[in-house]
Amino acid sequence: SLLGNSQMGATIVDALDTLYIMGLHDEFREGQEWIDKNLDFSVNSEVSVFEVNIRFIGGLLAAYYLSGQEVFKIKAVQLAGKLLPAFNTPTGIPWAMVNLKSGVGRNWGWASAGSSILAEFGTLHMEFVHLSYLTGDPVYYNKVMHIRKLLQKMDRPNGLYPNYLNPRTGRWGQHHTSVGGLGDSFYEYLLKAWLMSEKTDTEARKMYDDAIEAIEKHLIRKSNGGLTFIGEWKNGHLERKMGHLTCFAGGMFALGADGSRDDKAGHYLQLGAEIAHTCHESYDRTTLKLGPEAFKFDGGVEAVAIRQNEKYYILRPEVIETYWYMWRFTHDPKYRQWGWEATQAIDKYCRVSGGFSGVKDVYSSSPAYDDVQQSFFLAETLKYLYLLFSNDDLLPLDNWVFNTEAHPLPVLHLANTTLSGNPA
Ligand code: DMJ
Repeated sequence: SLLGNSQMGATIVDALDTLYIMGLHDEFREGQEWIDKNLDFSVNSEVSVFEVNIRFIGGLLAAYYLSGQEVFKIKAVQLAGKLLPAFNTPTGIPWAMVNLKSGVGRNWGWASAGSSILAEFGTLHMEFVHLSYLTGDPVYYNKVMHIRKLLQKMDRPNGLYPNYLNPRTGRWGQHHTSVGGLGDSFYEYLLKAWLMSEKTDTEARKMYDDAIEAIEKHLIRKSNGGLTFIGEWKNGHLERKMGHLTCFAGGMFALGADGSRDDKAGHYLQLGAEIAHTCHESYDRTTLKLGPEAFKFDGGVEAVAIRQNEKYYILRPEVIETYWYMWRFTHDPKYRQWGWEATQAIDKYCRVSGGFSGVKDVYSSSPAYDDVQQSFFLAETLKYLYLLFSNDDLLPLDNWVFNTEAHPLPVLHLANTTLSGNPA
């Protein structure tokens, strides 16, 4: 349901830049050949606009910037054209899903009041600005700037962005706010839009600062045992639960420290370190030393999953992502130590004959496999681990900004440009 029912080769596309960065050039060329010959978007298939954007467009753009091979740029632009009909809504807030052939869009049945999802329509900016930059066609840029302007005008309960927005009425759905699933990468892209613009997009930075201030006030708490966590806001009530997905925020706070309002760089770096510590505890308090999907801070429980359906690990990257950012900003050796613990646990408990698999219960000593190797395992988890043990001059953060699927895109010198040209 995320990537359609035709042969889209998600793993091949998502893994390309990881192969390139690791110097696996033969495998990279094989991937390129497959994409050249087989990757076809004129299929009758319904896909998630967000997932296709972060994995395919992000993956293809990064492969293009790293290798200079035109085929990746051409495919990225072709695919982006197929996503554009999703924006044909009364408000311009895109549908969650679009049929690549018919262009018909719709939203997830489970989303509050027919809403689109903040983390989905709010995680298109980086890729779409690059598409306009590379093609000279402002259509992509205009779509994402329209979303931003609309969000800017809206009232926010307690300064928080709800996860749900109805694309027909332009009204918020349920007042749920999350820095994990359904919200996460929206905040990440506000910060990264600013970084990607050589820090000229101050509007994005302001939106990020405002959002983070409200999040700190209403969602971030310390547990009785002294662990800093980010809870979820549900209709005026704070749920003391943090998702694995939310753990990316440690890295985000550290990345946003420089340039923060009132020069609170030290504060945000510290907050990043505290989140990294909490998320490491969520790994360390399991049998497999791999983190659960969600963990609680309630009734004597600290950083541990309670419900059976929150005990799985699906090869997610967020905790390692935060270790890597924290490593880059502090060079504290504990982050490499923690990354190495995770590497060993993944190798021991997730490696299977055909690759790597998620596991259903991180508290069981003989967990069942879910029999899925998510494409983000190669795009993100292994890339962040590789970077954690590499020198800082491999993809320096002054020149590269990683999309939410860990695809590096170059900083654009937008100040003197009309959004066309090729920084490579
Ligand atoms: C990835 O596809 C992206 O990082 C996304 O933003 C949310 N999470 C998954 C991996 O866990």
